[in-house]
Amino acid sequence: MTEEDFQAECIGCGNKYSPDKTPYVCDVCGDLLEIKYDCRRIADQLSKLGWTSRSLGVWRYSELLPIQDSKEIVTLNEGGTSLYHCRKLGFKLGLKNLFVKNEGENPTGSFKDRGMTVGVTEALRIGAKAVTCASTGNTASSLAAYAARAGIPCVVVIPSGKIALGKLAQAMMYGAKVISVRGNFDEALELVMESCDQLGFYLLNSVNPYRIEGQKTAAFEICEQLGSPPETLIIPVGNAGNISAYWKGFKEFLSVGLSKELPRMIGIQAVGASPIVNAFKRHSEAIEPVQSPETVATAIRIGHPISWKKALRAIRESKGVAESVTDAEILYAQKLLARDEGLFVEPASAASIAGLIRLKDQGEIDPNETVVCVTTGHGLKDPETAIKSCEEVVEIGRSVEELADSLKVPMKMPATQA
Ligand code: AN7
Repeated sequence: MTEEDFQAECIGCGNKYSPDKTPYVCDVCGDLLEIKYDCRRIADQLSKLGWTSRSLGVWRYSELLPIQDSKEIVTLNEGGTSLYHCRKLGFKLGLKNLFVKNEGENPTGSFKDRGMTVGVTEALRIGAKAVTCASTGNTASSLAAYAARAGIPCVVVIPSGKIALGKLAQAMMYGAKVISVRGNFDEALELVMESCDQLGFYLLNSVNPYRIEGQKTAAFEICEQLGSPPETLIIPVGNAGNISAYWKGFKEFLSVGLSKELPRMIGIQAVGASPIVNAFKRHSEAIEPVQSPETVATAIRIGHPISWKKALRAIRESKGVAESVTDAEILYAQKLLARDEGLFVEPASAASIAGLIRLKDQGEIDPNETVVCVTTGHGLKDPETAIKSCEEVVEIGRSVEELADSLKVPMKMPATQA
């Protein structure tokens, strides 16, 4: 791809930036940036290329990625994750065409790897002396891995005591410098955004438009795996970069002539951290940040999502909805998906399934529509929460009769019945 093929554009004032001078946010109005392509030219290019023989994954779509010199791609073979047809869970919920896009299958166990392969490749291209992010866990573990692969020093800032242990172990093992702040994610992000320029560190939170570019490839993959876009996509929302990325991906696939429809975008937040859902339900143009966000799904324990404007636009443009779910609903959905389909996802990811259950009950989802739920991170990221949610403690000294109930083997619905 050459420089003229894309540029960054402010989503607020429309100011344009050449790829070599792209700040994180607009110099003029401070709003977020978005990478724009000459889609007609790319469509023409794709029609002459044998790109469909490339394997499924982020770099299959290199014509739609903003990397100018593809000689030094920092990759761990991200993307190409499975799309499972969940017949048993679908049967239980009264849905014929329920699919799960399982992003926990990425190399560090979350969707963040799609963004990091592009973001860290760009960091290497511009000669960044270090990379940094604030994180509820997965961004930190993914950045740490890609920085290690690129040979760039990495500093991650996390809310002290509030990230899942698997994620912390990963960031440490990959050799990142881990800084815990006494505060929440929103405060950690503010600190990193204020200090990265001064320190000369390259910022890899999703405010960085290169991250979004990598993440949008999951939408491309879904279109190809299903043969067309789903009617409805349900996705957990925290800092709101991923839902924005998917919507951009679905729109671009249409613009380059590779699909003919657009899905409805449904964003799910936890009740205790739901500023976007609140704004959606109030028909408000802006969010009101949640000061002390709280949820068992620590990945999405975010009160002031940086990409709220892109997310609200995605939901409204696509005629979708935003809904919130309780911690109990999240933990129930996590178990259901594991036990009915063999997919162990982290609590934040199960929010998409919990949201589906709630919206199906409300009559918002039709039994015949094709629904894709995105599960964003692997269950092993947060073993503590999983164990707490499944553990059955038996008191010593109880009689065999008293124990009989605990020892009953749960009945399973055979797959062939569904
Ligand atoms: C499993 O790691 O924000 O709405 O700092 O780890 O794009 O923020 C994680 C977010 C959903 C929400 N599911 O995605 C971080 C971080 C999982 C996540 C989200 C996250 P966005």
